Amino acid sequence: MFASNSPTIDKMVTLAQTIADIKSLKIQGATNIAKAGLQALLEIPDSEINQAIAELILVRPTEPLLQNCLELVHQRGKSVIKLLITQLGNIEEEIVKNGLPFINNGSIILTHCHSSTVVNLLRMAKKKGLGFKVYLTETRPKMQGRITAEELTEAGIDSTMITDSEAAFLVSKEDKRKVDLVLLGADAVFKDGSIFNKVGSYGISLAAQKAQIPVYILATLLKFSVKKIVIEERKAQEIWQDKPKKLTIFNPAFDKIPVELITAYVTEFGIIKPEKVKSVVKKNYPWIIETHHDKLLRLPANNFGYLGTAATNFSVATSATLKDSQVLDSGLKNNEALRGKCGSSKIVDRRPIIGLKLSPYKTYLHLNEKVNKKNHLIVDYHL
Ligand code: RUB
Repeated sequence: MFASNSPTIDKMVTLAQTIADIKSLKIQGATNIAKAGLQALLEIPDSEINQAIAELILVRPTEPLLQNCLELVHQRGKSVIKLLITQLGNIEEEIVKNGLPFINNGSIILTHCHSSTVVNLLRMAKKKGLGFKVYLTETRPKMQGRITAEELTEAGIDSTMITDSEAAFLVSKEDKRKVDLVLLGADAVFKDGSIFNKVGSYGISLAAQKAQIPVYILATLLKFSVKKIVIEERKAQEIWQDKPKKLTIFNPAFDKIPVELITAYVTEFGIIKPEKVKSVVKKNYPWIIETHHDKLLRLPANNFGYLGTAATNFSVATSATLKDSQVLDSGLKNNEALRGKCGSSKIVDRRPIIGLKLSPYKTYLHLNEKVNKKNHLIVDYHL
């Protein structure tokens, strides 16, 4: 498609490939996504960095680690990228060190999906000579549990796969296997101490609480988000390729583990009670709280429609590339809906724009209409 003799084009292809791989889940897990995003940015020339950030920032809307890293690159420039990649590695080492005391000889552990952080802890426990057993869910629909299975068996860890539907029974008191602890990663960490993680995490945590089994969340607090995040809904085809036409499929990527189901966080700052998360973030990563992310709107994976807010003025940030007053097509696909909802919008190049304003990586469309709650954009107030 592109001539390969242009270095810039090659680099944009690398970025496009990274974005495609993140979308398809070939690259998955919050940490891997953030690292891959940063790695792709390394290749981008300075003059195109903000456009690249715009393209990356909303690729998976439930990934504040990637977004926080991109925010830093945006604020401090390209020189911070290598530091961040190294820092993510150091953070993982700290989390592993802090998590080790939770694993004993003979421990029976349940994990879900594929969290590189959990896998790294288990690898280290094995290296230290501990003998323990891991149950892991296959993780429908995309089977990320197989990645966990491959990595754990390669490390020589005694591993057993279960279907997702078996997980609650496995942790219940009814089952003779007696799971000792649940170890999960996180995609997003919130100020009330709750998290988003792979769908299924909520059910496992509920069952664990009922059976009085601890649930530990292994996560860097760089996953903290002050924004409201709408859980990404993925394609029906991931669940059933040739589904009956009239069948509706609901396929959320993540669910929420409420604070009361979390025993503790294992972080780069040690073991933290969920209620303390916000104060630890405030002390160590104040910029995450100060960035006012809540003004940023995120487009869900399907990019169609609008999520309502009573605000008469709100802003829309798209990952679209802007040239003068045109929004190109990458961020806002459902222009018909936008046009329909915004009586006073001005259509520029068949795309409606009011009060177009550019900031380096956020594109704001100022709309003056109330929006329809049934639809799907996350909209935050523009102050
Ligand atoms: C992966 C998932 C992982 C977290 C944490 O979901 O939920 O538990 O991302 O991963 P998906 P890590 O496969 O949909 O990306 O500990 O590697 O950051």
